[in-house]
Amino acid sequence: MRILILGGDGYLGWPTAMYLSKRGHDVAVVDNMIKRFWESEIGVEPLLHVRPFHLRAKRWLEQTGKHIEFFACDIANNHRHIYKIFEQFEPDTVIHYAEQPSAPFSMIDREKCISTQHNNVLGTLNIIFAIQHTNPNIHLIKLGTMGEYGTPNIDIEEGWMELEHNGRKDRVLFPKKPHSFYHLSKVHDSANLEFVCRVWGSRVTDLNQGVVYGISTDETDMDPELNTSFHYDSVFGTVINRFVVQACRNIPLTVYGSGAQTRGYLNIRDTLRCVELATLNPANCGEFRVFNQFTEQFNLNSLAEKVKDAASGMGLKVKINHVSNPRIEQENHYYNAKHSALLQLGLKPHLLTDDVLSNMIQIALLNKDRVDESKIMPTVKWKS
Ligand code: USQ
Repeated sequence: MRILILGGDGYLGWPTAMYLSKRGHDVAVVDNMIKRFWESEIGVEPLLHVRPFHLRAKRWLEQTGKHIEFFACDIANNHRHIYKIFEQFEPDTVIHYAEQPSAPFSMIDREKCISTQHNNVLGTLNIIFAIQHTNPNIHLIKLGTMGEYGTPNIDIEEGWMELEHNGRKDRVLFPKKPHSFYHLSKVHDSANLEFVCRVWGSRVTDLNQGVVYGISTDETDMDPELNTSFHYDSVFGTVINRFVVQACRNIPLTVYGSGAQTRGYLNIRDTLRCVELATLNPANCGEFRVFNQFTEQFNLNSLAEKVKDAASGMGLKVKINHVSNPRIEQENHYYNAKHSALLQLGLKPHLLTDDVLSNMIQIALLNKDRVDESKIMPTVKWKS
């Protein structure tokens, strides 16, 4: 299959490009390197050294004989260029990761909120039009988020629900109560995507992904030059990744608030497999298909205990600290989200075991001198 990966320089995009390339697909990547710009803007760096894209692609070619083509393009601001790339590469599937991925980043100020929504919502609209312009049959796989639903006091369905109101029934998109301007940008994307499926007959899979953790995949493990961009800072780092790095530096784990907040989580290896399953089993024309992409749910206190136990097993002494919650989010809430569609397609989850955490801790320990401790404590508040 010919697969175009948007945002292929990022934490998930680069491992996905290698994973699909290794499995014999023709893979090309689009990126404008804006994540590297945002990192410089807020003064953070990934834990592992990440080579420039062209050197990673060169090393991948040397290691496997497989070529990953690269297009530098800003999808949010240059629709003509993206049309040209679609015409030239002729993808069957487009996997869209090219979004600003951080909730705290989107809450810094007006400018960051607007650049998040501009980049994410307009970028996705340009992709929708590029597909319509070049080949309406292309299957778009879009990375959404479980955070679109928030934490409602009812069971969360996979995207759609049957609603009965005043004696009449309809199938409607599940109600959204997102946690941040970033999560809101994905809600707007989902609404735009459902619309074009309904009106133009587009084919879209929206992967409502939970919180991803993990430093390595089979492909990144092949060579340190193939590392992916792993963050531990309070803006781009996700919670398990942050706890692992904190444990290595003897910094008390930063549980926000009571720690009863519950979310769905998945290993980065499962992200790759889920995207592959969606690619191999495309949505039908006119279908807006939603999968809830996570494998287990935890609250923060149990996650902190798991990291503490794994670190103790390696001789590290870890404390857990409840810091004042910088976010406005429910701390004690009901959470029961369905996530059966990807399992039915054949996903075999990599669960969060002691071994998985120990392996992450081991890699983080090897790089612990690169940790900037001034970037650990949260500085972005949802409300001043
Ligand atoms: N949290 C802590 N301590 C920390 C960092 C976070 O207690 O040091 C808490 C947060 O308050 C929140 C939970 O951990 O309750 C998850 O926060 P996170 O920063 O790991 O994840 P989040 O901001 O929700 O966003 C991440 C990704 C995003 C993806 C989302 C999936 O950055 O791209 O969409 O996870 S979900 O959370 O299901 O919406």
